[in-house]
Amino acid sequence: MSEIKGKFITVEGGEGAGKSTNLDLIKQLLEAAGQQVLFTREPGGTPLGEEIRNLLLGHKHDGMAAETELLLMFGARAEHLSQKIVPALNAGTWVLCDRFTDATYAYQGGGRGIDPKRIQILEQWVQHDLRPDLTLVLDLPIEMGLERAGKRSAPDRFESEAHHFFQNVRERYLDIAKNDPKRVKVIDASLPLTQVQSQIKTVVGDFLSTCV
Ligand code: T5A
Repeated sequence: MSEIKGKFITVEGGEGAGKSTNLDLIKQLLEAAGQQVLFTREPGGTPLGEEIRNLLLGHKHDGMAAETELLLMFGARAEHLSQKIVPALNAGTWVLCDRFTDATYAYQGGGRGIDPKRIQILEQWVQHDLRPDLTLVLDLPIEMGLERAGKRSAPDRFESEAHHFFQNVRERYLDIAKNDPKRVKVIDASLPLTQVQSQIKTVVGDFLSTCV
């Protein structure tokens, strides 16, 4: 892990916060600054990870134990890190990832109520010292996000959860940002797209200026 040359950027947020909509802009901003960018996502990002994603998001295993869900997330992540993320970073490629371990703290920790200390153990085991260099949390009221996501497709296994689950997810993301303000930047995703994108441009621009 000590040879890492690329930067690792993650995008997080609740359901329908606008991650997919804005990831392309972030990629363009990084490429315009001369970086080679690998775009990927979690859960998923590798053939095995995408199969695990289907198990996690589909309804075939509704009611799976929270611990199973947590371990599957980290199973997919271990594969993703070893097959894709770490080799890219070592080669100097920047990695832009749609969700990463902050989602585990938010969903399995905040949403499912798993003790964050248990998540921390898995994080250290699977990632060693690798953490994102920059994380954007797209934040918006729960009803707004679910309405946006609902217009797009039928609810997956997570989108079918109750309101308090998403409230806990949102609060956990905001706690993460409060506790790590240098790395984690909150974007007000409830605003019209042009205003969301102007906040993103500022955050990414500030980050790039620290990388020269
Ligand atoms: N998960 C993941 C865990 O529980 N633990 C983990 O460790 C990890 C890694 C993954 C699920 O897995 C869980 C969390 C998730 O539930 P996902 O597909 O990555 O699922 O996440 P989703 O939140 O389901 O992603 P979505 O695709 O639903 O939401 P996005 O990408 O945030 O939203 P997007 O861009 O598709 O936008 C939704 C709609 O809103 C519109 C868009 O056009 C689109 O129609 N929109 C706006 N409308 C108005 N104003 C704006 N500013 C808008 N921005 C976007």
